[in-house]
Amino acid sequence: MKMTMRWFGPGFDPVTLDKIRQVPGINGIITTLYGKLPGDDWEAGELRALIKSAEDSGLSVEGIESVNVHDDIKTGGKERDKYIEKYINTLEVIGKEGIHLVCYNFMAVFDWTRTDLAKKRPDGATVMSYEQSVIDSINPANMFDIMNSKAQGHQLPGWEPHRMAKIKELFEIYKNIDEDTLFKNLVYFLKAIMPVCEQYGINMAIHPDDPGWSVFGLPRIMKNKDDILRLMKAEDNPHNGVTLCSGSLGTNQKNDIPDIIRSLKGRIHFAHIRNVKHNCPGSFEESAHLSGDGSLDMYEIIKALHDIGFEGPIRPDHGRNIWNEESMPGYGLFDRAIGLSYLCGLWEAVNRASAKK
Ligand code: DNO
Repeated sequence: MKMTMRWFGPGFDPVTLDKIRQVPGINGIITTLYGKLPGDDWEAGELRALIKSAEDSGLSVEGIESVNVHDDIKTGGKERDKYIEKYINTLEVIGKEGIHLVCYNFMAVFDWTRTDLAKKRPDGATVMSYEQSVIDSINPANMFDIMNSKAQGHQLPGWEPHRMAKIKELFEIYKNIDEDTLFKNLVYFLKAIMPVCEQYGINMAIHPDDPGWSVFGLPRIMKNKDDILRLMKAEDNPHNGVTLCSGSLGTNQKNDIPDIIRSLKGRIHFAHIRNVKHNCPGSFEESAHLSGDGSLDMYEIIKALHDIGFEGPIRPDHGRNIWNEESMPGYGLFDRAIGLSYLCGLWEAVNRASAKK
């Protein structure tokens, strides 16, 4: 595996590249051209400048998270072929710069959803959390304002204002899109982009739904093992793969993550690893990465990745906010660096144990 951290770009991410560089075990970063809307053209020069700023800090760009998918592609709208063409052009720009991983999602309207971005824990740390009862009590059209008011002035990944400005319109567009239609549209998209992925050796890695069930009645098609395997089969090409996000899949207690990992040998191109603590059904919080702090067995997750020969980029995912750090919710340096060291430790232990066998 290649250990990475997500970086939100110059002038935007309070965590600087020189700080990331000092985290032991780090190989590179995962980033994107922030500010690009789905369907915008990507210029080679802009991407090259981003890669250069990473390289100047001694880090490589190991993957793009995300190239967001236009709603016309997700809904099969009038201009879907035009936006697929634009997506192909973007992949071409990425491929020509020698980047081989693209993370994306196919979630309707909202990317990941939380109801509290700073839930205080007994030790004073704050974490992001989710309460189904809160979701059930609010009007989805107000969700962006709620998230925004809690984001403490930071723009959240997945909650970009341009997506949310037209939230009512989006709900209208998705009104007639059921899970089967969304799934078919995803397969149509993948079939169209596979040739360019093959040409440049780009691995597409779909991010699971978060949480792993329908929110506000919207269709969800990447919730569990069956959903993921269905997609792998529908477009049975090694470039059609998955971002194994333990925190997203872990929202659903029925998901056996080590088993999901073992069923996806060769198709996991990227891993987001974090823990999640279940409080009661429909209520969870993003704990520290350590097994003992949450509900997931992190050792077994890392062992499963090691057992299937996973060699791709991996990153610690959302961390707690600790030591009064000024940061984007979930993406401070301190707790992600602690999580990263822990994941490196687990990997080393699993690696040594397997070498002795
Ligand atoms: C949350 C992230 C997601 C992820 C997208 C991929 O912090 O894991 O926003 O980047 O779903 O497109």
